[in-house]
Amino acid sequence: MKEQHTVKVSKYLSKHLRHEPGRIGLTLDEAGWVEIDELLAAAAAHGFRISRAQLDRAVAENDKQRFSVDGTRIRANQGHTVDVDLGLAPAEPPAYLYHGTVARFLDAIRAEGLRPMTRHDVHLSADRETATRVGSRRGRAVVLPVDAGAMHRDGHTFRVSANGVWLTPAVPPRYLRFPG
Ligand code: HQG
Repeated sequence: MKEQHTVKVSKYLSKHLRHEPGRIGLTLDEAGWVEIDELLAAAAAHGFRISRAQLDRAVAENDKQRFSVDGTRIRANQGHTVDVDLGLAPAEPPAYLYHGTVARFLDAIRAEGLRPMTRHDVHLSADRETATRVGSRRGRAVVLPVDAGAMHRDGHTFRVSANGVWLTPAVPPRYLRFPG
């Protein structure tokens, strides 16, 4: 029960720290941060009461470490659809990264590569297991290896979020390995 509530809090935080802060009257700063007191007050005013202890637990026990707390402020580590600049420095990726998707998107991905869709960047995982979990949200996962080393040599920029997700603006089809 406790764990279920922590997941509910995490989903509520994701929704308002990544996608719809305005829904509860919040404004994120340009780097995505908001004062924790303001967030808790806004949530309570909109019918979702979260104590500071519950928030701390949702941050600390989060399976993907989706949030960072910095003193009195909190932000989502990645996955935003609202316009924020996380201020992450470019980083050198490992030779291969992995993207988890499903078969129904493959024709489009073969034609145009990976696009960020509604998010800021394409999300890539450092290992196949994580990519499999990402793809499984939508059905039977298909994992596409990405030749990140070649992309990096060719001048594509990579960043890594505080929770270890690799981010890049787009992946052209020639850097992807397709099944079959
Ligand atoms: C697909 C979750 C057609 C792409 C996860 C994906 C991740 C295309 C979907 C994080 C395409 C976008 C991100 C193209 C990409 N044509 N479809 N050209 N290019 N796609 O949710 O990577 O739990 O925005 O394959 O675990 O699935 O929220 O991206 O299926 O880490 O923290 O378009 O979100 O993390 O979907 O997931 P998403 P994603 P959280």
